[in-house]
Amino acid sequence: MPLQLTNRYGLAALACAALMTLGGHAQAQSYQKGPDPTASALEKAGPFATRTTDVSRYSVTTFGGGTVYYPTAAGQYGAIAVSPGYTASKSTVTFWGERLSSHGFVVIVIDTLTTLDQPASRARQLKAALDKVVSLSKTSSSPIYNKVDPSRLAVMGHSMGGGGTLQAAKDNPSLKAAIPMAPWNTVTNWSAVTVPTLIMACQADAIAPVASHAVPFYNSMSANKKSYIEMAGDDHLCVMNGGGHDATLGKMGIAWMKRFVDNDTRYSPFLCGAPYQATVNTSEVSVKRNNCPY
Ligand code: 856
Repeated sequence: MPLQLTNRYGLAALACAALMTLGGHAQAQSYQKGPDPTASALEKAGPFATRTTDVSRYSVTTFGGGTVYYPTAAGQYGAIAVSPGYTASKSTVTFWGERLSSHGFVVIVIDTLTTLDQPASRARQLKAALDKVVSLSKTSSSPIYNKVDPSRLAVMGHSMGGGGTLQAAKDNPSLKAAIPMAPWNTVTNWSAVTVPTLIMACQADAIAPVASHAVPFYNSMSANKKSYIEMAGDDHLCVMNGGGHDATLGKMGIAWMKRFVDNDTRYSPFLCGAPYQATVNTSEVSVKRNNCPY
């Protein structure tokens, strides 16, 4: 009997060694957190208790400061930076900090250096904000000490912040995910983007019309995992605070970040399977596209 136990442990150790040897070839590790997802759970605030901590505008030079939303439970989380649009402050997109942090992410919702900054500048500021939360996570006096996994970072933003999100994804291929929301940019060719990208769009957007912005941006990408969801009949504000689509867009945004920042395939059905079809095949959604499976 003792010999048999030894053999079992020996086999387990051998299997472990084999997996570690395969290393770079084996499937990447999942950082799954939280309960198995359901559609209704993804349509509302998640199970993580959260707090906020302020990054003062005067404590940084590379972006305009921001609010960090973080889960209080111990552990390391993927981090997401969120930029508002032209002339706007972080107060227009705080929904995303609240919603995503409650599902298990550290989220910094930023102000930009000036509210008139263009997309390329917003891209640099998103990256700078991620650098800042990584740095705070290495600072023992910070409320987010040890909470950020520096290898799992993502970006999102509204309008010119969405245009900046695309630029940040192009410039930083090690990012795990991007969500441009009603993206505005004079550049339409995003074929160099390899980061998994979910474009959220508003059908009746008169500021970043989908026909000249979100749709060509989406179509230009071919080197990444991508998805497109367009809210029927709604305007440029459909993706921000008070946009009226918290349940549907929250569900898609959470699933995208979980799948690609946490590498959690429990969320794949919400991006490619029956729960996805149930999300997008309603009158709330005018257009949906993807290059599933993922
Ligand atoms: C909401 C982007 C010529 O471009 C524009 O007029 C324009 C206007 C607004 C935005 C934007 O980012 O809106 C965000 O505050 C482009």
